[in-house]
Amino acid sequence: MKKKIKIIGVPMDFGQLHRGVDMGPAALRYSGLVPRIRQLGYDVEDTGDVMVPVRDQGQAKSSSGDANYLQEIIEVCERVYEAGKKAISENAFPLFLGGDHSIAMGTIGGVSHNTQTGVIWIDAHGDFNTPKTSPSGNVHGMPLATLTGDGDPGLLEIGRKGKKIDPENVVLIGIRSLDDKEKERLKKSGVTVYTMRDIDEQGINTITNKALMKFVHMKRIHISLDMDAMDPVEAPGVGTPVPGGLTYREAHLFMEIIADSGKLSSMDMVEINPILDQANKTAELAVDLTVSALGKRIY
Ligand code: EXY
Ligand code: MN
Ligand code: MN
Ligand code: MN
Repeated sequence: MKKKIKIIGVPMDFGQLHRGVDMGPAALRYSGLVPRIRQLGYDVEDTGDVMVPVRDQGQAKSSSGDANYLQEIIEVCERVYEAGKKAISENAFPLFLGGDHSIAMGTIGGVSHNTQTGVIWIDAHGDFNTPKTSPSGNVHGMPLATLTGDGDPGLLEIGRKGKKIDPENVVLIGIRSLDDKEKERLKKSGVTVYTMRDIDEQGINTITNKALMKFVHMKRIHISLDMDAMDPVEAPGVGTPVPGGLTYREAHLFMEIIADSGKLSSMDMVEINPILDQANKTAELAVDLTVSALGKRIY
C-alpha cells in the first residue's frame, strides 16, 4: 500500500523582506498539487495551513539588526515542528508548502524527532549564516546553520533543544551564492556541498547517486527544495534569483533517482513568490518536480 501524504501549508514570509512568498501554498494548490499526487495512487490529506500572524505593509520589524521577525518565526516554526512530528508518528509523508525557507527549522526538526534523517538541501544559497555573519538579518539565510546547531538561541529551541541534525547528514546541491563568512563556516562544518560547478563537471546523475551513497545506512531522506536552486529562466517566481541554476531536466532526473531509492519520507517546497512569477510558472514546475519525487514515471 502506498503511503499517506499529508499536505501542510506554511504561508510564512517573515524570513525575508519581500511580500508574496506567503502565497506559495495557494499557488501550489492552484497548480493541481492534490489531484496530481492522487493520480499516482496515494491517499492525500490536505491539512490546510498552519496559523501565521498577519504581516501588513506598515508593520515595523519586530527585531532589527541581527535577525528580523524572530518571535514570529519561532512561533510559526513551533507549530510546523508539531505538525511534522505528528505526521511522521502516524507513518505518513509530510509535504510542507512554504513560505520562505525559514520554515525548515520546523519541518526538519519535526520529521527527525525519532529517527536519523538524511537531508538533501537543494538551493542556490547555503542558508548557513548566523545572526552574527548574516549581511541581511533575514532568517531565511540561516535555517541550515540553526538546524546543525549554530545560531540564535531562540531559534535553537524550536521543538527540542539544540542541534536537530548532524552536519555529516546534510548534502547541499545547486550552490552558487555564498557570503564570505558563510563560506568559511560551511567549509569547517562537515556538510557535503555540491556547487553548480560540480554538477556541470560530473552531471546530476553522479551527484545524486553520491548523495544517496552517503545516506546508504539511513532509512529516511528529507528533501528541502528551495525553488531558487532552479535556473531563473525555469523558475522566475523567487525572491532571491541567481543565474546559472538547475535546468528542468536536471531537477527532474534528481527527483526521479531519489524516488527510485524508496527512502524519501518528507519534503519541503519553499520560496515560491507568485507576485514575482510569470503567470504561475514556478509553482507549476514545483508540482511537476513533486510528482517526480513521489514516483511518477515517464515509461
Ligand atoms: N546569503 C544571503 C543572506 O543571508 O541574506 C541570501 C540568503 C537567501 C536565502 C534564500 C532562501 O535561500
Ligand atoms: Mn511576502
Ligand atoms: Mn534557501
Ligand atoms: Mn535560496
